[in-house]
Amino acid sequence: MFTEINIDALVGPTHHFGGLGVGNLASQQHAYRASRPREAALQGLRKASLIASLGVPQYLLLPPTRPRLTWLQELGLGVDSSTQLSAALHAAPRAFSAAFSSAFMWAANMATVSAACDCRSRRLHITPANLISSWHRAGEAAERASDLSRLLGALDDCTVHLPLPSILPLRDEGAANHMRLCDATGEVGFNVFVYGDDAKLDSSDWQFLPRQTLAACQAIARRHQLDPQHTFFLQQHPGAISAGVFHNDVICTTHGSLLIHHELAFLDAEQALQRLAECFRQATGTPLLRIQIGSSDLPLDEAVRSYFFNSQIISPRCVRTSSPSPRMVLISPQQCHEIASTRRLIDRLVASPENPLEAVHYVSLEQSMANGGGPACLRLRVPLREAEIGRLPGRLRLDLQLEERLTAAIERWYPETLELADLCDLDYARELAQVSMNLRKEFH
Ligand code: SUG
Repeated sequence: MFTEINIDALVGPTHHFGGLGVGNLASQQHAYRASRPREAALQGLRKASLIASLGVPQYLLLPPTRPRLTWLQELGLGVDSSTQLSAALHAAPRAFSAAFSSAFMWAANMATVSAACDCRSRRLHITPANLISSWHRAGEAAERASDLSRLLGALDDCTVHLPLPSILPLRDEGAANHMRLCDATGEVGFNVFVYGDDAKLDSSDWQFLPRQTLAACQAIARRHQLDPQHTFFLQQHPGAISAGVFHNDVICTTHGSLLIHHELAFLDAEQALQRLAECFRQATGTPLLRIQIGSSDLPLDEAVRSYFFNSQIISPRCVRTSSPSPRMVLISPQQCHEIASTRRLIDRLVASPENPLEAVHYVSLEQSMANGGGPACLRLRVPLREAEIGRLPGRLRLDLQLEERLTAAIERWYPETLELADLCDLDYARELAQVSMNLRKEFH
């Protein structure tokens, strides 16, 4: 029996709006606005605590240190004084923002994870994403590879691979473009990879560069030794990418045997989806529950604005109440409650006896959402057996006590507001770097 643990990544003290998200409309719209790092971190922490309170094993990763001043130096920018940092901001604003980025908070981009039972070697396989599509994210790969090894390295049967080579044809953004469907025990799994059209590379329109390639998906499937009969590759609809769907998890989601997607999620995928449903039924003896949402119920632009498909779906395991837990619960962004089409859609899904969704919690993640990150972007799922969960280091497993301690640290150390120009003050930049170091010292 497999249980999915969730790993969220704590927002860093330099969280800001750099406008760097490729094809990410929210990030572009909020570029250079003042951010609220303290609120951002508390919002993410509260979301993770809600998941923990519903009985899902919830872990946290701490922020890597920012700024990466050596990276700015590698680009020929001076970093020895506030004057030099100001000059760097003016000469190379993207590089400057990237050096301070807190984009590591979107844990769904950290890696692609394959459950041990899906792999020929019967080991858990993890490929940290190379994230080479954007200025600010490529540096995360090595940092998160070492964080994942620290957390999961205690397991005997786990392979953390190197990220794929950093070349354009192997662009990889991790679990945001990978989905697992499985039977009720989690022992029979199917892996679905989603990629963008590489022909885009020939066009001059880099604003909507597809971030995941077929070659990257195939390489991961090979190195994880996935069963080809249980592995599917679907192409993202180019129209969706240019409407702001920069990752598959902005337009499609899965949990257990449930697959929910927009009708414009994929290009010419009907046959493959029917084959998937048929293989799933044969292998598990149960039907794949596929819910396709039409544009008439949810126009594409409202799907992107609300981030409905980025709702988390979990199977709660409430231990402290005598009433039965709902089978599945949606954790949806507050925006889904505010936008009429998504509120109606969720009400309808939750009321219908034809699917396992029985409740919804709306969460406020306004700071992450303004950079294009919803509830599901903030977590990485890892399917493990109960005994393996017992072997993970407990220090970063979220419970009420850890939540309280982290809340106090965030309230004490994180800036309330931040603008990019504030970061030109070298002493302040060093102080913020020290915050991440202190967190690691105190909580690791
Ligand atoms: O890569 N935003 C992230 C959002 C990632 C969302 N993750 C998933 N969908 N799984 C991105 O575009 C914005 C940063 C800035 O502009 O400062 C940013 O990187």
